[in-house]
Amino acid sequence: MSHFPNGFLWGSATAANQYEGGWNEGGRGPSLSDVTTGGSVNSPRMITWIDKYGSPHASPSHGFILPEGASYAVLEDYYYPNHKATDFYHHWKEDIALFAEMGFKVFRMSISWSRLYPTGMEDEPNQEGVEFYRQVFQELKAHGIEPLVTIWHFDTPLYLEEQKKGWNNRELVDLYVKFAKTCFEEYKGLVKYWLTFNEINNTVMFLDMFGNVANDEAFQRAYLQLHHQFLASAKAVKLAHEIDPEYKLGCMICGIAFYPATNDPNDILLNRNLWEKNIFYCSDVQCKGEYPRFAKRLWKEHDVDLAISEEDRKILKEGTVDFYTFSYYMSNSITTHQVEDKAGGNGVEGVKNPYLKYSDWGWAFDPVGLRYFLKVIDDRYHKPIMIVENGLGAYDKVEEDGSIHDPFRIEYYRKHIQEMDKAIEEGVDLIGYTTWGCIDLVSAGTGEMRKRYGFIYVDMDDEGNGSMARSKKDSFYWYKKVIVSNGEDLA
Ligand code: P53
Repeated sequence: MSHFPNGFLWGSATAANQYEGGWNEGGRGPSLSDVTTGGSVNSPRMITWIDKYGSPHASPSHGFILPEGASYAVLEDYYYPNHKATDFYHHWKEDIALFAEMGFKVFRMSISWSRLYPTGMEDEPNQEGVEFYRQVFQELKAHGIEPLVTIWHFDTPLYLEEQKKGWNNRELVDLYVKFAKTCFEEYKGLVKYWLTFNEINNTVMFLDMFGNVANDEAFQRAYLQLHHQFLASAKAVKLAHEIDPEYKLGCMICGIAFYPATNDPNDILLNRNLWEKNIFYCSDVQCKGEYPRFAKRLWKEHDVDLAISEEDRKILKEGTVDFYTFSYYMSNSITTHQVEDKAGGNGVEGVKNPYLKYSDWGWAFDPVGLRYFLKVIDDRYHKPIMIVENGLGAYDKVEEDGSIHDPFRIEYYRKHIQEMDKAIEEGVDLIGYTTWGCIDLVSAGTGEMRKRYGFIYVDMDDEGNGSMARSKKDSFYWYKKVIVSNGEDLA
């Protein structure tokens, strides 16, 4: 007997910048992903720009800051995978029918900010954009699928990045709230579940990863950007509840389970400190409405000054979220000791864990870590929890007859769902599960197509060749069985 409650929300997740495409159609303005090239596990994605003398450049996207007087640019010699992505913009009806065939109860997607507000500065939204999402939500509803909508999934309008310095600027708070207000008003009655910011903790968590050692100025910027996003999130939550008391708002945390690699007390303490910095810092603010006490330690470490006013504290207090959501792909083992066998990959820190296997992109396969993460979060926040991303990026092979056999993906999900089941049995209030990328889409970390997550295959490669035709992998039929049996049949 499995332990999934009746009404458990099974489904899957996507993001506009990685799936939607139509980057310059329907009145949409560009966002940062539209000037970001493809990369791979070994070569970083590049941001393309023109300096004040008109010369073109491409710079690694991680930690990039646009120089004074420069502007972002789409350059001729580069390929930008997010422009077309996997073209939900033109395939939404067909794709939603496939999601319905799998029996989805919930579908997670994001709204592209620059589709509603092309530069972010307009007083009125782009009506064509508003209508695009309306018909999508109506279609989902017609199939009995509940939308779960991310308001910001890494895609601030490019104009705001360039002219306003993005989230470094407090003006972004109210520009975001204007955008969120449009969403809450326009889609009242169509959407119930909202997430304010995707993986909000990445800003600080990934700052000194990937071989980068971030300096104090970088930390000052990151913590300030986060403070602005916390204010924006809290204001949006308060407003949403005023517009419709039925609305449920969630935080969204990149859930990496950190482990000490040894039992050296210094490693145990380092691990605790990393949980505080990487996981609890953001969700404490969003769930409890105030900065945790350990924030002082984090700020002091890098001489950070946020000048938080009484008014700010009030805003944070009044906008706490209703439920907790996170993505989960892997655990990271960390140590204070020098080690030979380093783990590698985007989002990966520390030491190879000898008890775990790793994906082709260096991510640890660790289903037990998911149960561990769930228990920690349940205990700390006492809120309903949804896992809103979980999955395996892998190569797929299309057979002569067009079939795609992906037993490794099925195995990945089976093991994670078994751990969810056990967590629920132990009392965790888990209400939903959306796997990442039910349909193949562009990788956020590497910009690749070949790093595939889908139950549905899309004919599109890393150079932009392909018919965009959709086909079902073996995992499509498997997940359908899982949903129809409410998690009972995992065979
Ligand atoms: P990709 C790093 C580590 C964990 C999650 O990632 C991450 C990242 C950023 O790459 O991001 C989330 O596509 C994110 C999604 C993303 C997904 O994980 O690099 O919310 O947008 O696609 C998977 O394989």
